[in-house]
Amino acid sequence: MSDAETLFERIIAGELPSDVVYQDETTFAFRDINPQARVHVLVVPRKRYRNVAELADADPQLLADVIATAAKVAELEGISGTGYRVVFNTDQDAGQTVFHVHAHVLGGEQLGLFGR
Ligand code: DGP
Repeated sequence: MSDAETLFERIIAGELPSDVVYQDETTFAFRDINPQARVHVLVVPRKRYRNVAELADADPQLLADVIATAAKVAELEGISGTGYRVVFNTDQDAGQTVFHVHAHVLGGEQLGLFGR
């Protein structure tokens, strides 16, 4: 993991504004600045890992916490009954731009197929 701070640490610390949906001891959830669906929330662990593979290796319980928070967000947003998608973009080919692992929670409408 690079030591370079990402903007998500600053958002978690409250140094940059965000629209917070949910937070607890280990995770933080806020609306994506560039929503790709009616509901688009990012869930991050407070502790930084570069991507989901590093998180899974280093701290599986924290990965479970991130997934549990994604499900909680879906409940809070009223989309747990209709369905939603949880996505971890991982490195270059997936278009990851912020290297503090984050789950995208997408829903609130019929989602298209993904791929290219
Ligand atoms: P990814 O491509 O998976 O690394 O997604 C990064 C997401 O972060 C992207 O969907 C846009 C979002 N994002 C980037 N900068 C900000 C910001 O300053 N605030 C918020 N709320 N979201 C941001």
